[in-house]
Parts: sequence; C-alpha cells; structure tokens
Amino acid sequence: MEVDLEQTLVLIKPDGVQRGLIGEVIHRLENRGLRLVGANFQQIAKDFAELHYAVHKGKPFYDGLIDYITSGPVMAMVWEGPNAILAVRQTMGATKPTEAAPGSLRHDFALEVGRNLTHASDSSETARAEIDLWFRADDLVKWDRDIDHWVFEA
Ligand code: IDP
Ligand code: MG
Repeated sequence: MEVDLEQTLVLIKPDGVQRGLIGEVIHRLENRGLRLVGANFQQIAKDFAELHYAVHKGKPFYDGLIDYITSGPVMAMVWEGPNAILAVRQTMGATKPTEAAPGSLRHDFALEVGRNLTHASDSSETARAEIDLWFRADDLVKWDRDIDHWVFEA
C-alpha cells in the first residue's frame, strides 16, 4: 500500500512543555490519524534558534521569539500523513490564539501570540528544510502502523 504522505515538523515550544501539554498535543495529533516518525526532546541554543526562525529576522517580535524558543526545552517531532502539513496547522489553529478556531489547540489552551504553544511547518518546502535542520535522516522511523488502512484511504 503506497499513499502520498507528507511529513511536517512540529515543535511543542517551552510554554507547552512547562505547562504539561506534551501529552495533549501528541494526543490530538494521534487522534487526527497522523503517524509519528521522529521525536527529540532538547533545549536549543540561540544560534540554532536563529537558523530555525531565519525567515523572521528583522521583524519587531524576532528578539522576543528567539528568547521564547530558547527559554526551556522543546519537544521536536516529525508527523506524517496525507495532507499532514495542512492538517497539523489546522489542529494547532491560527498563529494568534484569539483568531484560532474553537476546538483548535491554540484556541483551547492559549491567549497570546508570543505564547502560542506550538510550531508547525507551513509548506512542503519549509517542512523539508525544517525536518532536515532538526533531524538526521536516519533518526526518522519508517514504519507501517496496523491501523493505517483505516485512516489513509489509498
Ligand atoms: P506560525 O508559528 O503560526 O507559523 P509565524 O507567523 O511563522 O506563525 O510566526 C512564528 C512565531 O513567531 C509565532 O508562532 C509566534 O510565536 C511568534 N510571533 C508571530 N507574530 C508575533 C507577534 O506579533 N508578536 C509576538 N510573537 C509573534
Ligand atoms: Mg511559521
């Protein structure tokens, strides 16, 4: 069974870790039907954070964002599934928690854009680049899940 699967990078940011929401985030992604293929719990250094958030360099919130993402450990994961990039961003909700759809994680657990719990890749190009930045190829697990044919159609 071969289906067109996307992979996407998910980070549970330091506020999510500190607030004990690792399980909640993973639970929601598992419930959605996505498949975990990599995970790594670590506290990143400033220069690594600057690589991850290079696209935001120069924006007014950039320095605060670098402080935020380096302020404690993060849970980095790769999740896989059909339309995984879009599906994960939908599960997370809009960047600003007060604009996030009810039922989304940021709606249900956050109030402020600067404490919005998670990161998720926003396109296939950024997903590839972010996964390559955070994970070595052989740290990603290629596996068949027994329920896959009940979640993935083709
Ligand atoms: P995203 O995380 O939903 O993809 P981006 O626009 O890529 O959102 O911004 C990256 C991160 O930068 C956000 O998740 C948020 O933590 C932070 N951020 C974005 N805009 C602001 C802002 O106006 N004030 C403070 N932090 C911000
Ligand atoms: Mg983004």
